[in-house]
Amino acid sequence: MYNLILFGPPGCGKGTQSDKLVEKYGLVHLSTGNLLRQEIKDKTPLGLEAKNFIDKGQLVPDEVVIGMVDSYFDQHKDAKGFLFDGFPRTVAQAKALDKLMELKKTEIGKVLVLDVNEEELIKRLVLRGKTSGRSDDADENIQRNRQEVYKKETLPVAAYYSKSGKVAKVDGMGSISEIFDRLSFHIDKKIK
Ligand code: B4P
Repeated sequence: MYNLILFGPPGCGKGTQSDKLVEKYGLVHLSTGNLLRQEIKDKTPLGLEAKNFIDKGQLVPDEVVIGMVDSYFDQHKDAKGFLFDGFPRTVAQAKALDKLMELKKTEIGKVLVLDVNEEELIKRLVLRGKTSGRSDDADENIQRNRQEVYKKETLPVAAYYSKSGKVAKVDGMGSISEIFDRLSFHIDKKIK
């Protein structure tokens, strides 16, 4: 099993690149953002709780996200690997993922960090907000808050993994296909 984490700030292109990477490498896409949006759409109790946080640009509580990831993992027992997109977003989530990997007798192969400057991130999210209908894209103040939450709560996750020697920083500026080639280069190097 080959597992990959795609990491980076809101709007860096995790979702965009994940769609292409899962197709190329035959991985199961585990996007906590997509799972949470589906729960909101289905109006489940989990979705209703998550909406309160997402609407404000805050993170959904760890226990909610971790439980959701556990059950998604169990639903995909035959996967040849997972691409974790937007997860883990806190050190507590990273520790929970370590436990899950140990339990399933597998490990994280690579952590790819997309590097994009903040003005470009806001520009992309403002543009996405014109068509996405997402409440967290709705205004620039929420987007700026999401960037602050990222720096405070999510950036420490990169430091957590840096000791493992599995982290690679990838330039996330440029065209979608250029960035995809850069990500693929790191994965191919690891798989060979
Ligand atoms: P996510 O769904 O993970 O999404 P995201 O961070 O907003 O965006 P992403 O980085 O995937 O960017 P995209 O490809 O769309 O999170 C949403 C919310 O859910 C979080 O804020 C949080 O509240 C909650 N949540 C999710 N996971 C959680 C967790 N683990 N714990 C707690 N809470 C959690 O790209 C953005 C835009 O840029 C798109 O419009 C795209 O078309 C464009 N774009 C992409 N690449 C480009 C390029 N190279 N050039 C120009 N534009 C580009």
